[in-house]
Parts: sequence; C-alpha cells; structure tokens
Amino acid sequence: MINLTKCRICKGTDLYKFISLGPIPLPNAFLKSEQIESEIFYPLDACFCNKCGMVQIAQVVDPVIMFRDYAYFTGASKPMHVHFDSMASAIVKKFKLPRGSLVADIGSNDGTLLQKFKDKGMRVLGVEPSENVAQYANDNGIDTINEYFGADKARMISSLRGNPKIITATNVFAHVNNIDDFMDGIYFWLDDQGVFIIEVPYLSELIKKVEFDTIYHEHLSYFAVRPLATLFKRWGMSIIEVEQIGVHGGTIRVYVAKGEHEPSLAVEELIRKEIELGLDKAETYKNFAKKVHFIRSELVYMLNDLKKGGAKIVGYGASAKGNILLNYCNIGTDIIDYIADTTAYKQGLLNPGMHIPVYGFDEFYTAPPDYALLLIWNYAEAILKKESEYIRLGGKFIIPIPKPFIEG
Ligand code: DWN
Repeated sequence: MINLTKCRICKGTDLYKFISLGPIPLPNAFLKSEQIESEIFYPLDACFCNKCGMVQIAQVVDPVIMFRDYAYFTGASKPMHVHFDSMASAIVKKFKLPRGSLVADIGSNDGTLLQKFKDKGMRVLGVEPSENVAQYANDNGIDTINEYFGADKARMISSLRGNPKIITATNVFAHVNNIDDFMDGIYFWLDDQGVFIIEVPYLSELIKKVEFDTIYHEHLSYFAVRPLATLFKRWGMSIIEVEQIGVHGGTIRVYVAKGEHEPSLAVEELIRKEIELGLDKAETYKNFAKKVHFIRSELVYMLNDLKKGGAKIVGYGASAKGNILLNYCNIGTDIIDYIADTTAYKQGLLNPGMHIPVYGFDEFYTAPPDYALLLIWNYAEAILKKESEYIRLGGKFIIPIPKPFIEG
C-alpha cells in the first residue's frame, strides 16, 4: 500500500484529510471462515486538494490485490443491463455509428456493456484486468484482452485491432492510479475523430446525498466536471458533452474528443453548480464528515432499537458500498443474520470485515425477515418494485443513505 503525498491530478502537496473510514478491509474481499485470521485491514482516508479541488483516497492499494480475482460482475444486477442497453443505443445514435464500427470498453468486466453494442451491430473489444471476469466475458463471446490498460498496451492492441471510433470506460476512470499513462494510451489508441466516453460517480451527488459508503480503495478519485476539464486539457482533449445519469447513486457521462471544442451549455452549467455547492472549498468536506458521523449514529441506534424489539434483520445486496457501510458502522452478525445477493461468486462466502454470511435469495423468500437493510440503495426504486410482495406481506426496507429511514 502506498500513501499519497501529492495530488493525483495537479501534483500539489496541500491535501486536506476530511474523513477516515478505516482501518477497513477491501470491500470486495469476500472470504471463507478459514481466511479470517489472515484478513488485511487498510487505512482509508479521503482528501481534498486545496490547490485544484480534486477529491481522492490517500491510500493506494496494489490493483493486483484488488482486482486479480474480482467479486463484482456487472451482469448480476438487472438494472445495469437496462442502463447499458440505453447507453449503447444513445451512443450509436448520437454518433451515427455505421454497423461494424469498432467500440472498445476499458474495464469491460463481464462484457455486459459490449454485448449491448454487439447486439447493435458493432465490432467490440474489451480490456479487463481481472482474470476471472475476463474469462467469463470471453466464455460468453465478448472478445476481451485480460490486461491493465495503459500506453504500452494501447500500442500493442492498436497494431493488432486498429483504432476504435468509441472508447468507453464506465466506473473505471476513478479506479486508475496512473492516470497519465492511462490517458497516454487513450490518446494514442482513439481514432482521431473518435470519442472517449467515461461514466464516473459524480462528486456533487456524493456530497449532496452523503454517499460516504462509495468511498473506498477501488475508487481512487472522486470527480467533478471542473477538475476533469483541466485534466483532459493536458492531452489536448476537451469535454464536448456531459450528461447526468442516475446509476450508482448519481453518475456523470463525460464525452471527450481530441482538439479544442466549445463546451456545451451542460458543461458550463454543471461547473457553475459545482462552485455553488462549494466543491472547491475544504469547508464543504468538513461538513460532509459531520453528516457522515450523524448517519452512523442514527443508523446504529435504529438497528439496535429494532433488534431489541426482537426484529429479524438481513442485508439486501452484498455490494462493495454495503461492506463499507457495515464496517464503518460496526454492524455485524449481532444485528444482521445474513446478506442476500444475486452474485453466485459471493454466495457461501462471508462479507469482508464483519464476516456476515452471504446467501442467495431462497431464505429471504421462504422465511422473510422483518427488515431488509438495503445495502444497494442505489437501486432502491427497482428493488422496492421487485419486492412489492415482500412489502405487501409486511416486510420493510431500511434505506441507510442519504438519511436512515424505513420504507414499506
Ligand atoms: O465501481 C464499482 C461499482 C460500479 O460496482 C465497483 N468498484 C464495484 C461495484 O460496487 P457495488 O458492489 O457497490 O455495486 P452495486 O452495483 O451497487 O451492487 C451490486 C451487488 O448487488 C451485486 O453483488 C449484486 C447485488 N444485487 C442483488 O443482490 N440484487 C443487485 C441487484 C440489482 C439486485 O436486485
């Protein structure tokens, strides 16, 4: 693990640590009981750069440890199929992509997004560092190179596969430590008339909705439009469009092209709102930390009170963010009997840190709990709809973010 001494973007050294969530295990490090004694806990500090306003994690954990055998499969979440289908349709339409155009996805995971592009007649290529997930994608017919992306790999791939019209990177750009090498690769590989499209959790939403459980070691950077615009300029690229999307608690889809381009009104509007929200001020993050402490006490009080009343409580969705929430609030098997999750890889394992068992949904439906702590609050709308029968029969959801409340 490396401790950050200068800002990942501007290399400034005036970093303000505004919250510590650790020591805490990696949020996707699900484990067997025999692995508990060797479990590793890391410090987890979020910092604000007083020079350029970039928010970032101060601890850099070796990506091989985090991603070599990865527990997160995009396709396990039905709402992500819907999201990526609409993303692929929007991009094909927006850029009038002829059939057979090459679309590349970096951090392509199990190929869920690329399958949607393939269904629309595009040629697709994934670049995915996690061996197990890349294998799954290849087994399912999505051509995927099992590598970490960077300048060297871009040169190798380009010589073999040509230059893509579109390169996407969804929930990846924030995971990259060596952004300079990554962007060198993007600039080299992208067709000169091409567009680089990233989706990253939006810092404005994280602050507004106190989404502290999305702060973890995989997410090294927390982006706003303003620092991103500064960053891309270093490669002679510019943001041509930004869209706000609902997924993962509030995301921005950023379209970047080579050369100078007039920013759209949306870009200027979002930057204005970021300044209004105070994203460029340390005070904003100090207040954020206070709200996080308040959520923790409220949630712990609520759960203990329900438990004292004899309630049966389970976790719903063994997400990375859920593991941060449970560890930071010290919520364990004394409160949560198990966590139900759709990902086969996670079932039968224990969640990191609190060692709560992860099951499928059989027991959730055969012996419904009184309460389900929604650890995937980012899918609340879809889940409340999907579980309407559970609610009709008296089941209730505890939604922890942005303020703990009971739904149902
Ligand atoms: O950036 C990342 C985001 C995109 O995904 C990664 N660093 C890791 C991951 O974060 P997460 O685990 O918090 O992602 P989700 O998509 O909020 O949670 C997915 C988990 O929820 C999966 O384990 C599947 C589960 N799930 C479920 O059990 N029932 C999901 C849905 C929609 C459901 O109905």
